[in-house]
Amino acid sequence: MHHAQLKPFPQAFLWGAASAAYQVEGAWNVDGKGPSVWDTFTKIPGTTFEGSNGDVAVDHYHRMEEDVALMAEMGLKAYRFSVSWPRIFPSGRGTPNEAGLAFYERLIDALLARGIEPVLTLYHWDMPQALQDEYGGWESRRIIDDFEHYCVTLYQRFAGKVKYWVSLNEQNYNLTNAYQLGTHPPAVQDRKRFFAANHIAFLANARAIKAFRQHVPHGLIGPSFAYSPAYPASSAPSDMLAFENAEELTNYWWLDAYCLGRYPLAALNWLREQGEAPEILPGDMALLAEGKPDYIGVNYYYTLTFTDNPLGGQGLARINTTGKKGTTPSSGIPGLYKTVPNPHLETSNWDWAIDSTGMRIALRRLASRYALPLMITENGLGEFDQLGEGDQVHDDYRIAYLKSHLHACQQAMQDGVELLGYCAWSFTDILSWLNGYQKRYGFVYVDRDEQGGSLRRIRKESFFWYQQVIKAGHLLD
Ligand code: BGP
Repeated sequence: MHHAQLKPFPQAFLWGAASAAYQVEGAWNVDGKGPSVWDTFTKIPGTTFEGSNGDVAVDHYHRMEEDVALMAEMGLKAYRFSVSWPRIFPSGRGTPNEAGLAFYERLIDALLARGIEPVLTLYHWDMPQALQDEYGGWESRRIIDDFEHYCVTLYQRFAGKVKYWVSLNEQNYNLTNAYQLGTHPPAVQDRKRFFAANHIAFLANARAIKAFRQHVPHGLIGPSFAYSPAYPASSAPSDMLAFENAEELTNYWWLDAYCLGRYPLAALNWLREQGEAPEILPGDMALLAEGKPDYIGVNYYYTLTFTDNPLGGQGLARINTTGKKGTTPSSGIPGLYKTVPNPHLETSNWDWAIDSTGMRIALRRLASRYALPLMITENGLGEFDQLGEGDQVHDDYRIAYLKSHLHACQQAMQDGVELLGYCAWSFTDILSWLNGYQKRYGFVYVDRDEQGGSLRRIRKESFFWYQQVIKAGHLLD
């Protein structure tokens, strides 16, 4: 669809940036915080890039005021951050830790004082270690009550201040790593357990949304989904079928459960055939139907291209965590699909396809299938940045990436998509879960590497670019 002219971005468009607690805060054992599964996992040798962890991260916990001042200088309209569950409940449940709540209250107040809309993520992967030990985290239905209790504590405290809420961040990506690839805690490789844990997470998500209606009647809540739209490798019907399989098994499984309260047909049947379908108890599907979101948070980085994969073919493979271009192997499920490089697209050094049209396709597929508003809760380019002479960081490649993706947002809105806002990943440089500090995403450079550093904040070229775009309210030539 070619449009002769694009409408401007809406006046109320949330020009934002994002982060997650474990990746920025540090202060991992300060002010009564309990350990999360990431505090434990990253200490096991060989789990992360050069043993990097979030003990200090970029020390946002102690530099929050300075970071918010930079956001205000940039003109940000929204800031997405996550609350660390074990900072609020050191052992997962019980009486809340006031010091933890007070930190987020200070952050929220600082944002509001500068006219920045807080977008609060309830869960960005840092499960209290206590709950993992006690009953296996997402593998037990006991988490549904504990998660609800944690969420309601935040609803009650912040209902009057926070309008936009994200329930679970990238359940699909996090649990794929946690229960299939074995690369996130608890590092399991078992597809049956993977689908069982996901089913329980859907129930917890629905229960949290149901409770939200009571406590935050004027707010909006939805999950953030890591959406990598599927493409077929060719027009061969076998590739088209592989693409359909991939869209159901890697995307619609989650999105249909969240937004329609059901599982996609062929995927469910295939899992039943394998003996790997989740156990669905009476009342489960009714709960999903009662806990539908107000909007979908979309974390978009790349598209994936699929081809046919025979029985006995390629299995799941780990992602590139080194930044050595061209080292990502094909990954798939025998009998269903496997990935292939897309010859039409350039990639980043981590082999992520750079595809702004894919973002437009993503937004259109979701808005059309689910008839919900959308918010880009993450989008950005992870690269090696160089701190040059006179504290300059020339990240023109990042500007090009962000600009083309924002243009795709505008085109999608012209196509009819209701888009609430765009949160670039990330505001400052932060810890990448598996890639250490070398894979940078921020508008603000942070002087640190895997060994440490001064933690000084330095505005990159992209900082000044985004500042101008926000000020103008549209993309500049
Ligand atoms: C998403 C996560 C973020 C962030 C981002 C970039 O999956 O929600 O927390 O890490 O991806 O990923 P990476 O750091 O692996 O490049």
